[in-house]
Amino acid sequence: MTRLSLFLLCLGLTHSGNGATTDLTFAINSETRPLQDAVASLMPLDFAPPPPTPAEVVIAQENKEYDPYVTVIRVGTEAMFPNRDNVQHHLYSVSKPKRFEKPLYASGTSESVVFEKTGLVTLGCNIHDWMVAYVLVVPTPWFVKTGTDGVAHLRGMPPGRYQLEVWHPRLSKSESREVTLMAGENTLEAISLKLKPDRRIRRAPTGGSGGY
Ligand SMILES: [Cu+2]
Repeated sequence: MTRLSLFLLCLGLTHSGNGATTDLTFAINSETRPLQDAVASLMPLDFAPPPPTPAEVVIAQENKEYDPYVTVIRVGTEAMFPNRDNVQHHLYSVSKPKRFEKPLYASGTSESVVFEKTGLVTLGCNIHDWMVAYVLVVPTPWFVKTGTDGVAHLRGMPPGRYQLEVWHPRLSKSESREVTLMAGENTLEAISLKLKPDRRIRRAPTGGSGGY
């Protein structure tokens, strides 16, 4: 048997043996506007989540910003932190789930960090005060971050009861509720969040005498 036909056979077994899966779609808004960079995750309540699969996560320093601003990962995931600038960065976190600091003193260097505990990790840079990013470490493989359309679309969960958590950097406390997913498509009413003001440090004007 060729490797391909074995692979197809396995796929077939998974589909027929495991039964139905579910999809969940809903909008996340701030007041009535679609909200970008919100995170939704689904933790199963009646069974353990499946074992982790390898994930490639990159949080770059580029143009003296972190890219992306918000990252969501499953607990145990390793993230790479490449410095793509021709200036130095010194990234750090003093957040409880993961305290670390990584001096990235040379352009083109990269460091990795493993996030072993769930929770919110806030990243800063000792050299550039305005550089901030968030890593939300979740206990489940089912999560999504919204784009500009504010739509959360989660796929492939087995039917059943889940704890739905919705988070955003400008939320005081994440929103949590229980949802029951039926086989096939599921939709929820839009979730409207009340956000705190954006207190990010304003970036120093570029140009002038070079800076760092
Ligand atoms: Cu920096």
